[in-house]
Amino acid sequence: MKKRLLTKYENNPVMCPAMMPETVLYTFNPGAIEHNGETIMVMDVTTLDDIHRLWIARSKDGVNFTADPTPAPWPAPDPIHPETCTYDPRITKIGDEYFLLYASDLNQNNVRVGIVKTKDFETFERVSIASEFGNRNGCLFPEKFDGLYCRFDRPFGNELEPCSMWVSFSPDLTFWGKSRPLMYKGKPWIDGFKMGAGAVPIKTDKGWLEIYHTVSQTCNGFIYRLKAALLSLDDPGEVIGYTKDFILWPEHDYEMKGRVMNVVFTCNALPQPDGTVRIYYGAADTNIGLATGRIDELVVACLENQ
Ligand code: BMA
Repeated sequence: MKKRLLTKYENNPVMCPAMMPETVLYTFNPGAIEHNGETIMVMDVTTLDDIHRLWIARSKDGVNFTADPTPAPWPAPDPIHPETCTYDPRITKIGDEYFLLYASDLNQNNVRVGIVKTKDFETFERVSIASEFGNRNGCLFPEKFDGLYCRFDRPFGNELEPCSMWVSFSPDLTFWGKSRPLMYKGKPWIDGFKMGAGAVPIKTDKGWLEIYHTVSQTCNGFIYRLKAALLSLDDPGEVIGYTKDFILWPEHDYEMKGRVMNVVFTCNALPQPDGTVRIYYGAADTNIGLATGRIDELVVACLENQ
């Protein structure tokens, strides 16, 4: 019998609009990381003006979170791209700095990959606007390859090449190139419509473990679900295994009812010392749930399909 690779926390959601210090519409899709003995979530929060802003919540035990009194003190917009809306951050630690790659919107269809950094989650500094228009789901590897930073991104495609995951490289986090598609239509890892990077990849002895979202179309709209893939340790542009089955899907009210129905979406996967992983996932673009699983079981599931 097939078993679940990820188990949802029984007291989900761990964050919802009612837990915020002011009235907001939605809380979802956090980047997450551990820092100074705390779990930090940098969440998408939609305020009453319908704008997504990034807002931090902190926890000592990983399940009870308290949101800061106000949104994160985001750096002033870059003059070449005066963003109005920020969402879906992925947080990568390199040295003593945390880099956040996020969707930087001018308006709904003019999204670019933005990068800011912080050392303490109190102040943030802009690094770059790191793509042209029509790109998001940026997600930075924690290690360089041949001296270059590496990221996933997801350029918006056309009919022939719809939204797929790509890898790109950079010497300085500003100039990006050597871009190539990684996971794309026509291959078993995409379900129907589109896909994009999820979590910052986890290094294992068998490969980089990536947990990502994939989107199916139904007569009632999209369903967002999660799968996992394993990438070569030497070449993050090479898929060496993947889960045929979904590993997380919407099934409870807090995942099925909200701003967008039937969505689970992740921007993080935090490895724990006991070999498990914690995933703080967006649910129905309204709530945040926690799911946990074993890293070795996810890797074995990926290696079943090579
Ligand atoms: C994606 C992004 C996510 C969102 C998801 C479902 O395209 O916009 O922020 O959670 O759609 O609405």
